[in-house]
Amino acid sequence: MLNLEELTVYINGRFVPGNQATISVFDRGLLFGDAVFEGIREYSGRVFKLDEHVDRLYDSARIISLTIPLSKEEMKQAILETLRRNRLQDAHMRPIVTRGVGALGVGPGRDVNPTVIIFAHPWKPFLGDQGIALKTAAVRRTPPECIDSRVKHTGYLNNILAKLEADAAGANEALLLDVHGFVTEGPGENFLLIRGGAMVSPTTTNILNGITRRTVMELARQAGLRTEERNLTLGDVYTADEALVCGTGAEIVPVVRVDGRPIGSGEAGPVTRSLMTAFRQLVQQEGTPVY
Ligand code: PXG
Repeated sequence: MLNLEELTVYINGRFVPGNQATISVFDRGLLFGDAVFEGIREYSGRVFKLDEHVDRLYDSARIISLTIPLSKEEMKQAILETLRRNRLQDAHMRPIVTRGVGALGVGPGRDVNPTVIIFAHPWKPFLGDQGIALKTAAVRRTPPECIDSRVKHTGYLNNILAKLEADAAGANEALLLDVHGFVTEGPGENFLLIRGGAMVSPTTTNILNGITRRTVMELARQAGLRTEERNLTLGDVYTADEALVCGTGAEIVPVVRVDGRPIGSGEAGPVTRSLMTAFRQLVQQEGTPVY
């Protein structure tokens, strides 16, 4: 078991031991989920898609009207330094920016002092690389009418409830629909399907525009597939040749069952397998060197 207390954590410009890495109980990140974050991966001493993740973090902050008190360059250096201080080669990083301690009511007031936290720890993809079973969750994804899908904020309660539903049903992961019944994504992964030489994704208005997803779609195009984005129904899913979920923490995972129904052959498909191989090569080849 990972001993979190042995990690060195960045908090507001300081590096502190994990057991002293504390923030105020009055922090708005805790009180209201008033915070944005990223999940980033390091492979063999290189950070994969660092610029893309930092850009998304700053976009998330901008959309929720939160000014991050560091330049993007300073944020990148803080992330890299967190890895170095922990001597990590293969790790997961989690920068989090909250609106800090402000007013105790819903309105943040004028005196806002954002809290910036970065932790990094060793990581193994949490869904493995064998085929997994998904369960459509009763709880729905937050619609873009309520909060823009571009914002990666810490309000994950419905995703957590979806995951609990999947656990209770004996499935490996949940699949969330939007409020109209179209397929969106997993609680921490994007969903893609493959049918007849095309890779199809739900539209980005309804999902997090995942960085792994964009990479997988690019690899699919390089492998000669067409890629498209459109509304997907559960019927599209049940009749797909192959399906997969992908994300920074999950990487690429074949989906072999959805709601108890086999997808395609009911085993990890050939296109997904070759994309997994291509992805593993890519993450070892590119990325920002840490050391
Ligand atoms: N959809 C949702 C809802 C997510 O939370 C993705 C898709 C995949 O996006 P990326 O850009 O990672 O390919 C996510 C990923 C983690 C972690 O520790 C990641 C997420 C959430 C919580 C933890 O990697 N989001």
